[in-house]
Amino acid sequence: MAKTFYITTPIYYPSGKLHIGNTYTTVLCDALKRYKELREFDAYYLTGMDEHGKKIETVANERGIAPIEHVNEMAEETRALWDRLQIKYDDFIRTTEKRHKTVVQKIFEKLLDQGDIYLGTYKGYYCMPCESFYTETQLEDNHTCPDCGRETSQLEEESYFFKLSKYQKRLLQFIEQNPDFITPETRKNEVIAFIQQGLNDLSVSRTTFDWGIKVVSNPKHVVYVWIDALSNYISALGYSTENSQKYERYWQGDEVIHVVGKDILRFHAIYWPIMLMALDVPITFKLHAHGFYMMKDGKMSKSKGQVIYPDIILKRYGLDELRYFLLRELPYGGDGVFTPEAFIERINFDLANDFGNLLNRTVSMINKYFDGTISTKDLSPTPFDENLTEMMAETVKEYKKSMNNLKLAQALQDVWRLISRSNKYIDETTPWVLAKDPEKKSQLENVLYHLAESLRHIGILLKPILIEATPSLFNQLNIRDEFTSWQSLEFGKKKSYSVIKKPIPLFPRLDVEEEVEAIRELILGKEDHQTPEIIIPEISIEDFVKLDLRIGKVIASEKHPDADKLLVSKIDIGQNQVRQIVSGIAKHYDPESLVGKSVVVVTNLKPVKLRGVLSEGMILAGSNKQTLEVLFTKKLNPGDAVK
Ligand code: ME8
Repeated sequence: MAKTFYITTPIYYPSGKLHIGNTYTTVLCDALKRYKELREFDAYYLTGMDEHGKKIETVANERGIAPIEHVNEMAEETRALWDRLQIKYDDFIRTTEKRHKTVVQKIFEKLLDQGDIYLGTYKGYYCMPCESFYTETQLEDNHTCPDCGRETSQLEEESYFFKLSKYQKRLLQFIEQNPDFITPETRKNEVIAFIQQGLNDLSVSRTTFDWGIKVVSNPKHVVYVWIDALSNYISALGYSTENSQKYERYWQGDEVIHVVGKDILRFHAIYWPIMLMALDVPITFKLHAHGFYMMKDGKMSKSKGQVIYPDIILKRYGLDELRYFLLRELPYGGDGVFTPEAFIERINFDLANDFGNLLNRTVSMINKYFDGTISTKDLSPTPFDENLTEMMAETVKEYKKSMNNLKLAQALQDVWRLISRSNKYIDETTPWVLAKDPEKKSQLENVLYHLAESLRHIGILLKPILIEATPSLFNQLNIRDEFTSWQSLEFGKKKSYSVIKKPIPLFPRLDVEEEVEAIRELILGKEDHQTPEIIIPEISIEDFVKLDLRIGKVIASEKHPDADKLLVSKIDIGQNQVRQIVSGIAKHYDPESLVGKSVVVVTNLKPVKLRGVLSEGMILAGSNKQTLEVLFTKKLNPGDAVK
């Protein structure tokens, strides 16, 4: 019987539209589910919505509608988004569903009955956006939240408490005995350090609002939203109900993985296993906490309204482009930055140039030299052939290791090594030279056969990730399903190829400048910014002094011949040097008005061509949504240093 694999995303708050960050986790789980299916596991994928809590009640109130109306709308919107992104989830749990509520109520009563939950008084501080409670000592200055930095409110109320402290030792032991329970390692260490500081009992009910699951034995209390939310991972499987086959099959099955962001590590690595221990439910899951896609002012957040939405990328570029970028760009264990430049470069270099061209060239050559059909030639392999076939086997091994360890960016790098190797193989074997000599016909066919087999390998390994390009690759090479299975990953398995007449490009190449600008306008909603809204790391004074900032005097300026937004200026930067600088200020300044003015210039920027015109520096300007102002100076002379 097939091994089971159960994978979950966090259930997201319907406090705002889902963004690239939530999409990342959801796509990551989708790719892992597809990978396990490729490996013939019985894979089950759960996602959903975390619909209770003060925050959701407040958002609904602000909209002037009932919370249930708000969450119904959001759940529908979210499912539709996942459908557009072709997420292969098997179940979508909503915490307002009866099947979930009854399980949460049972869990709460059981813990209450056995004394793990008790009634007390809660005194402390609450951060609504984080749905978290803090003691005074945990707060930052001005009583702000230690996690998000926003204001907290003081609370004193009757509350139920969960005896986390009672399980502290057992949890530490469990983590020690199961070294791969939490990955990456750094996250595990954070958790251990946190537990070692000592766990306080956790307030697990509220009486100040009622948008939540009522405590059956004391209905003026609603269950704390995290106890409610975490239970979804088993309530969705029918835990403690008559209909518990899925719980037995998947929770108690071979592999269970909760994928979460680093922001909710503690809830999943501490509260959840302790809840399970108290319930006497086996802790079968492994926890993977990934890093964050960042924005300029820190993390992307629905409540701060500082976000990139997936639909815009999906519409303009396509699903595989979005999936590839998200999975490739976030390093294992670290954070990533979503910048328009990086996005377009990944499409152009990785997808269009390296991968797309390999297919294109191979299909074209099979048509050109063999009228579309080739088959294996049992020639004794050349060192190039050997090297390529070894690389195929090696790539499968490495890829498998990376995927099994949830290192998707690494797995993609593994596949791209084979893609590069295959492109290099074309340069080494020079098919166009072989084609000139009729006696080398079988050698030529052998080369193309190796390329087709390599592309078949690449296609299979990319199936979980590029869900539109890989079927196209298989069609273009006319590869039937039996040769797209994991089992068929072996050089020589498919003996012959009949390819389509004209290759269809997998990924069109994009105009970098045009698209970077388009993304800025579309996604970031910022037209005039020279730099994208990204996180700016702290630098040292040594970094700063690397900038050569000087006063320059504009001696001529004119419109760029090909771009409405750009001006091309000649600037005297002292010491008899004149620089040509292209700047995005044409909407705000007439070229003539700049002549004679003194500006601040970055003089040691690497020269670039902007829309075909050389730019040898940068003029500094400040900007906001409404306007842009070049920084002019009055008394200084060309060449004077700016420090
Ligand atoms: O925390 N980069 O829901 P949530 C990468 N309801 N991933 C990101 C991200 C970013 N910038 N921003 C968000 C909740 N995420 C709770 C979960 S589970 C029992 C309850 C992803 O809507 C990441 O997976 O705030 C993060 O953990 C999750 O969205 C938070 O989603």
